[in-house]
Amino acid sequence: MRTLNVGMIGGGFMGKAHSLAYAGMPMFFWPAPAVPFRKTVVDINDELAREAAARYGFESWASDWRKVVEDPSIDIVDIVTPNHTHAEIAIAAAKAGKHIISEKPLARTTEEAKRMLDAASEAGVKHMVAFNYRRTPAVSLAKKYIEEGAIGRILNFRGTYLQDWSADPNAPLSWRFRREVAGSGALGDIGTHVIDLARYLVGEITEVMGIANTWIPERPVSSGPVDKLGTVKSSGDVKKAAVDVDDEINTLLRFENGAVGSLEATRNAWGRNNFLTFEIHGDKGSLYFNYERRDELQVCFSDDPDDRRGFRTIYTGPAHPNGAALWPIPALGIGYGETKIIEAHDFISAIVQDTEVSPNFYDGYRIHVICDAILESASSGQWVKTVEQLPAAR
Ligand code: NAI
Ligand code: SOE
Repeated sequence: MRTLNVGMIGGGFMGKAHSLAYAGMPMFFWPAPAVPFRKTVVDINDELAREAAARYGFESWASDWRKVVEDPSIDIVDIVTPNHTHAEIAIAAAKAGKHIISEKPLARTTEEAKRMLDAASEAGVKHMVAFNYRRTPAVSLAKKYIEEGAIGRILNFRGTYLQDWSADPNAPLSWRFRREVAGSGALGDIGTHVIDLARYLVGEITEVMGIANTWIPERPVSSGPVDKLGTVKSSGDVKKAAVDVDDEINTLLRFENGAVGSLEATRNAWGRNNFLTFEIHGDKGSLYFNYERRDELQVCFSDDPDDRRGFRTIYTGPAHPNGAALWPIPALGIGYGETKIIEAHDFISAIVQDTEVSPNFYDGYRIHVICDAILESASSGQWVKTVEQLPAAR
């Protein structure tokens, strides 16, 4: 069986998730398309890199990503660092002929995302952006219902991503609140997951009308490179600095196929933890998904008898997309890790079989174009189109 050597850049939250996926993928998907070997992990200093190698099962470690990108034995460069580093690492990796998976959002800006897309396309390497929520089996099942026409013509998409880890003003000013590092706030961090689901399930977004707010304009300065996601609070007389990104986004959407919709994203919604939801209405039925109940898809069809009308719950299991590879009984419970395992499987399959994988850097780039339009609309108060910038080649 073929082995593909992984060089992973970054050893934080996503470093853990992607390492778990590489270790677990062949256990679920057997025979595996190829076995990912955790070759080298990189972090910003020797101490963090050594610890990441020991913890996540890598053969070696380094504190300079350039050495790993240039290492001829590396097949895959996996970018799990904060957003400001994605473009430089990905472009160097593409020039070195490596296949690349990058965490989302693809970059900080549309311009960076476009350069990443161009570099990967020119190099002819496989490229993927890690919007893993679309790989939740219940989301794949929603896609199947839509493709089979079970809910008819799609009229409306309502998407939310609500969290509360930064609702406390004493949650520190980590890299996620700094435009220079993150690019944008709730929009790029979590709104992009909803945009990915909307494009995947409904189609291209052509026009937006947004509102952006920054409710907490300053926060205590953060210590250390790793974002503790609000778990470490400051109190008393601490130094604060300005938040220069959005805290909350609300936007209306128009789709290429005539559907309309809305998106809400905030990390300040007390009581909401990972409330990533969509409700899709078609002229023959509706679908509802809530990631906090990720084994379930709620469905309702127009030809249900009048006295039985209402949402019913399908629990995903072996009969559903990727389900046979996971657990043998529906509703045993899949987790975040499994979505990353499916993602790793699909990326590695594309490398081995030389096929396209989605979402890729083109999708990541398009999502940046849509984010720009939302922020432009929030500042102008006008609808903004997103289609002029479509490149000729996808
Ligand atoms: P984190 O703050 O937990 O970890 C980032 C790690 O990268 C830290 O260990 C840091 O020291 C290291 N790092 C920073 N600069 C580096 C450099 N130049 N070279 C090597 N290492 C470097 O961040 P987290 O949460 O893992 O986020 C990383 C990326 O993953 C971000 O783009 C984020 O948006 C994305 N993400 C995606 C998720 C998803 O559901 N798909 C979930 C969480 C994050
Ligand atoms: C924080 O909002 C965060 O870790 C995001 O960065 C991820 O993309 C999301 O999946 C979970 O929450």
